[in-house]
Amino acid sequence: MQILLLSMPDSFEHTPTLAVRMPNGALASLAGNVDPHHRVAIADLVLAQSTVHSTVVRLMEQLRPDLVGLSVMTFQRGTARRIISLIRSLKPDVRIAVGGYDPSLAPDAWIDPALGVDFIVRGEGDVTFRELLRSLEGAGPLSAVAGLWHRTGSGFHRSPPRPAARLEDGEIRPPARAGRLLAGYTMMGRPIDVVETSRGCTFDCSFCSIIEMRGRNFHRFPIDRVIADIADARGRGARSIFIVDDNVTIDVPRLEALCRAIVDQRLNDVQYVVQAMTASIAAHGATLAPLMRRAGFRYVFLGIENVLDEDLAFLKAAAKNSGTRSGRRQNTTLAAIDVLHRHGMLVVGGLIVGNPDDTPAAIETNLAFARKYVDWPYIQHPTPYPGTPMTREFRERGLIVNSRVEEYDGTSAVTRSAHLGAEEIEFMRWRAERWMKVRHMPAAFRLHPGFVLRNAHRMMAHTFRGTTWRSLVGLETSRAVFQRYREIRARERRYLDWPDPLASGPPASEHDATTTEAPLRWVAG
Ligand code: B12
Ligand code: SF4
Repeated sequence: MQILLLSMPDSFEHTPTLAVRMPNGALASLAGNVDPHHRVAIADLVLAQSTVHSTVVRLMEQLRPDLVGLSVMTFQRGTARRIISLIRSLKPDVRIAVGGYDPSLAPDAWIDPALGVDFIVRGEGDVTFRELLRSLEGAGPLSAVAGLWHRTGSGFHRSPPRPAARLEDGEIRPPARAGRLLAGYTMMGRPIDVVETSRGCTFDCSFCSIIEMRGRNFHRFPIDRVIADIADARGRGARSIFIVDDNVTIDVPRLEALCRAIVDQRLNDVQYVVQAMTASIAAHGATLAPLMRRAGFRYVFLGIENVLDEDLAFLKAAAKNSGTRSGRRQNTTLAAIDVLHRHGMLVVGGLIVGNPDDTPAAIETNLAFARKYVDWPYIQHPTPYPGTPMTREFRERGLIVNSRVEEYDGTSAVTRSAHLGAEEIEFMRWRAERWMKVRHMPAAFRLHPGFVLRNAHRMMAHTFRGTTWRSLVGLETSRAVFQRYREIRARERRYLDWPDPLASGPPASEHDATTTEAPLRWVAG
């Protein structure tokens, strides 16, 4: 079968495509796990953000796929619907499968016949997708494929969920990157790839989708498989690797072993980026941080979430952000930041402001913290993604003010607090965060001098979208700039000039994003 796998073009505020265009790890994993007689092509549409329509047309005409699979997050739902509709208009008999966090956790949003979806793959997709293809080739009924919803004459048949895969036994085969058709992956000018070393998490932060997606569990790929995977990514040109594990810091001895293996195999000329919890880094930093640095880790994304105890309790993120010292529980954020800095790593600070009981002072406290301690702010608002405990709580308290899911990108406030409106919450973050990003420029320059020299003005232009000469000389208030920024952001969200099959209204026009049209080349897997 000829299969085309697509990830959506929608990006969000903190990963502008000028600086960050990463491959979607799911698609290469799916490609690596189908039977070898299939031909799989992968297109990450973030690489063609300004030419989505023409790129999809080109792919469909050149590949004539039998099945198209789309990987979708909730804020990308609207774009995915338009793309499916466009694909169907080009090849009415094509089969359409959707997977990823949104179809997994909000499957009902995908069953309307007007959408044209045939298969919804829920949860981990590698084995489900393999079995779906086998079934389409006659090897048994679709209803026997766990984790699959499939269209029938009268609606969707819902198979029972598939349990989380054990990664230790080799059932999940390595990713197949060769199927990627578009070029231009980058992180601050360095070619980037993504690698998984484990899946899952045993914590239960209320804002996180992971628990509903796969339950509380943690599975590890064998270290030699991970090393081979890193070598594959590096061999294909990656000089920066994002470790996309849900929570690699659950097992610190294993992370240390991985660092040692990276050094032993001389794969430490790659710059690594990873997400981590402060409790693990603070508790084990003395031995872990120097090893990470030697292995090539440069940016550590810390899930700080909030520096106030009440907010951490609401987010159920106290456990991963605290440790015991002299018999007392203490927040571990500062200790984690300190040890990472001492070992020459930069901290991307993940914070969530605008929680149900947040006052202006509570938000200011967190913004002041980020200003003082983190190198790159990654501040978000609580976002009611499908299936999270936090969503239920926001709903019960009547605090969700916006149901347009295309705005559920983390930096658009779609909930209010008991004391502040959503717009005010977003304004406070937006106003403070831009200047924090300016402060990071010298550190970014040290790490990526060529890229920053060439692009500093464009990076600043992106960060300060909405600013004009009038606002610079004080003839306009920052509120007016904020409104203009929001209008620009709304225009940016329209990625292709094709109508949403479930919405009325005129089609949007293609916008002028920063990426150039990527060359389409066929790379057989
Ligand atoms: C790594 C990561 C990132 C990286 C992205 C790197 C990259 N290019 O892939 C960064 C840090 C940049 C990022 C950013 C964002 N992320 Co993020 N991210 C993750 C994380 C940690 C892991 C995702 C991953 O790659 N897993 C490994 C792959 C192999 O697994 P997978 O994606 O689940 O795919 C499997 C299945 O879902 C399924 N599948 C997936 N797609 C498809 C398609 C088909 C056809 C089929 C059949 C199956 C299938 O099969 C796959 C293999 O088993 C998750 C989860 C978590 N614990 O927080 C969040 C998560 C996916 N991110 C999320 C969000 C919201 C975002 C942001 C909007 C904001 C934010 N919170 O930072 C931005 C948007 C990015 C953008 N496009 O602009 C949410 C999504 C929630 C939702 N309901 O949509 C998650 C779940 C975190 C959360 N808040 O709960 N993210
Ligand atoms: S520790 Fe990270 S991955 Fe685990 S539940 Fe919390 S936010 Fe999600």
